[in-house]
Amino acid sequence: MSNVDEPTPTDLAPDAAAPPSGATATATFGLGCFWGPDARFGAMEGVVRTRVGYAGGTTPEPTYHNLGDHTEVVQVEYDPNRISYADLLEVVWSAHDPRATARKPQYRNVILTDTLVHRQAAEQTRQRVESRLDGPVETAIEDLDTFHLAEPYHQKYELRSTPVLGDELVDRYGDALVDSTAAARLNGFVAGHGDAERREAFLDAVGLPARLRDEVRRRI
Ligand code: MHO
Repeated sequence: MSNVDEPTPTDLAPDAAAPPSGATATATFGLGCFWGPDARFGAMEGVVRTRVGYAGGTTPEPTYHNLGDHTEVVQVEYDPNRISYADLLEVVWSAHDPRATARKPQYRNVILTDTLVHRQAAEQTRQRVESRLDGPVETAIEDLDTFHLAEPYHQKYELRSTPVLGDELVDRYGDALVDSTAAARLNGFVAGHGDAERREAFLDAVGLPARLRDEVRRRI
């Protein structure tokens, strides 16, 4: 049931706003359980959407319970006029321990690239990290083959598990929640990412009903 006094979330800015002026680019990273990186990247300005999924392995049609040799990854779609691949890589290196080896392929640290330019940029950052640490870096850099979208219940997990707000957004967006820019930001904010000033500006501009805005603040 929609209430005429309240905008529905699919009317929320920036979903309702014009898409990025130029083409978007994608970046794919495995950094342990994908719930965390989904939120971290989703909070970043210039990120248009985030999707979690499985990649890096060979098992056909992986699912969470039949993952085979794949890794949990987040795929970040971004506007290269507003944020660079280098900015994303910086977050990658600060968000994991490059010396760590994963208990299982599911959680390995990997940068999956889809262009030669990205591949080279990633290799350069790894070399820098290697010389800073003065030792081997375990984080892999590989070509992205296929990205397999994960089940809806894994998308925007932090947001889905936020009382009131999560249920309401899931009700209204359904499976389309995965592609919402507004949901990506909110997912990041409820997980504690993004600075307070930007977050407040976003909450003012996005058009969330006040009681839902209060739930975001309560969670922070
Ligand atoms: N330790 C997490 C892993 C979930 S993640 C999607 C859990 O609560 O099961 O791999």
